[in-house]
Amino acid sequence: MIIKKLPSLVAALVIAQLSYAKDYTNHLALTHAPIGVMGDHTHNKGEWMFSYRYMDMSMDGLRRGTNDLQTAQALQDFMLVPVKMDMQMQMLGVMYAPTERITLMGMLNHQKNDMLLETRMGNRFTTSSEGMGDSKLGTLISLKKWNNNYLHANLGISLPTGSINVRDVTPMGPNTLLPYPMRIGSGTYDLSLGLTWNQYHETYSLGAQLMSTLRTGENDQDYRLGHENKLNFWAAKSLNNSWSLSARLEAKNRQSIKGSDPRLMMAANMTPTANADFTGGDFAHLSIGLTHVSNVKNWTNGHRLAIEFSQPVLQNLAGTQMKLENSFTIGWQKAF
Ligand SMILES: [Cu+2]
Repeated sequence: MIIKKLPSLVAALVIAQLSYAKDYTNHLALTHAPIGVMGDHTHNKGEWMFSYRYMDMSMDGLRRGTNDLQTAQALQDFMLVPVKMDMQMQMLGVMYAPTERITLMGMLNHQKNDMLLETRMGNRFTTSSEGMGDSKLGTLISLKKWNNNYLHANLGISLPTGSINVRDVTPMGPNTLLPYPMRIGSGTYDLSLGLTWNQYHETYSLGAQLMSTLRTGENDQDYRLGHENKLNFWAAKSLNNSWSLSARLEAKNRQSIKGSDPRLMMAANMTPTANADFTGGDFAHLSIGLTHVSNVKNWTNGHRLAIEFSQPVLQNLAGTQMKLENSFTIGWQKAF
């Protein structure tokens, strides 16, 4: 229903933008959210922004529901279990505001996954996958401003440019199809719908973002990833004109995969990573970030550098899954 109404909603907002003007008085280190948040800010008409982000996520050990599981325990139920995993993602983004109300976004990413596994026999081996991930296009629409509050809508689509057919050498064979957590793409067109609120003050800023990712249809291997809902709250405090410190709380629900890849049918009983039912969960993460902006007198010449560390405070996983240890994001942003 919402999807059918989108074109007319967008059209109405395009018309409404004629009477809208932003009035940011400063572009200090405070006017962007912590680097781990996407689509947090809009731009002034005619402004471009380029960004690069590097994200590293470490997973260590297993968990079933909210209970940690030793490798040996898990090997009573499975022939093969993951021990550790590392995901490295590089994201290249561009933003452009054709009007005061509309900011367009595009993002390409590259992903590398490494997993260490252990067999019931006690042998360990690693698998890796690497490639271009799903590409994203988005529109941010300024909805409302009042006093120092700004509200915008996030509309996005993710294109299935990432592979769901990653393979590597394993003890099972020289060209084994890798299971769900090692795959780079979703294989489907995914829609994202969100709402972002920012409040800017002289020495601090607050923000919140609600974001849903909806998968459409199923991919050519008869499954789709689970829908996601994510809620973020953040606060940033300036230390001086060019540095700010931030704290962020993220709550996320991810549904499990719907359908299953028929090629993993045999493997699903042998290893938890091949079981489509073991992919959802509820998560809460706490993050601490630091942002630096150079040359604050003239924002358009300013480079923004930011880093953010995240730690899980809650993980309730569907079935047996790897558990998140921590993650960090480093980013560079520059507007023109
Ligand atoms: Cu931007």
